[in-house]
Amino acid sequence: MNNVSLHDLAPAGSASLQEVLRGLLSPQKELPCKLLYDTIGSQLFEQICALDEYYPTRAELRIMRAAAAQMAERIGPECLLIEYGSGSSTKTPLLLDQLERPVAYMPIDISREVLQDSAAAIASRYPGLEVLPICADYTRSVQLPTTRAAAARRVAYYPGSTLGNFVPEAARRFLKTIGEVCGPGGGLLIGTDQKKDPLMLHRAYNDALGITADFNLNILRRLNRELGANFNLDRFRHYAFYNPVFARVEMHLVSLIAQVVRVADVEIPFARGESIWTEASYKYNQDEFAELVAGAGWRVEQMWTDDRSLFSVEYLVRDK
Ligand code: AVJ
Repeated sequence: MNNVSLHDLAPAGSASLQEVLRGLLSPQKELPCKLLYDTIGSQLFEQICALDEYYPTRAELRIMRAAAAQMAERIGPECLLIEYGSGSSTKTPLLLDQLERPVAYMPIDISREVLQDSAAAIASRYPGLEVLPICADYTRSVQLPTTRAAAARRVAYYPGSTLGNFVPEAARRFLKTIGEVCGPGGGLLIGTDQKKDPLMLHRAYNDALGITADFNLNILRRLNRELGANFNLDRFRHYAFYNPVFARVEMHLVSLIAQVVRVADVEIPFARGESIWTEASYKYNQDEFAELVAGAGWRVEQMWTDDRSLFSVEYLVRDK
């Protein structure tokens, strides 16, 4: 495989003790959802994407297959493509196959191994394309490396409805940051999960094989390994549900008994039934999404959806 050099912004290789303790000592215990994506977690997430119940990945892939040519036309020639949370970059070739002479591809991901492998795979598939992987926590400011050739415009790609992991106000701020990175005239191609039958949402986060439960519980395994914590995974239950008041799926780990867990040298007491909130996944309808992005300086130029309106992909532009 091609060797592509990695721009390593050294996102804390392991969970930050300070961040973890702050979360676990709050009245509502919580952990940042980015901690779900260590190497095992990233692999479990790939398995989730292949599950029957997890419709978003397949719906988004169908949209990409049907509309990537139109998307590429919107984007125009000689773009610099920046992908946020690129992971295994499975959707990217659908776009790259259609783009006219893209100048460079910059996948950004927090999971170093996964990033390296997928960047190498893209580089060998597109020999003329400059591939510049960036290992970073993209919620922090990311300094982009320089490209060999100048690009006509910067376009961000943010598939998977990952924006949904931010509470709306933080989503707006992050969209603004992407706008600053792309600059005037820049674009953003983004995947959005739509509001729908709550039972369908419920199934997507409570699969029969228990992969999502593993994915959620893996965060505790990670704290045990990286921070010398002593979580007993049998004493916590994966619990995910759609909360229609906030239009979000919430993922929690609920303590099955009263217990005290040690993290580093700090004791964390759990009441029976108390939860650690590990992820929120907001769902938007089209109008709400248009309003959200407008608050960050973006305008929806075109929207594509699947035949059941489960998911959508929007091309946003930043007016000069
Ligand atoms: C990739 C973050 C969008 O929120 O649906 C899948 C992650 N969590 N199952 C999502 C996830 C539980 C996923 N995102």
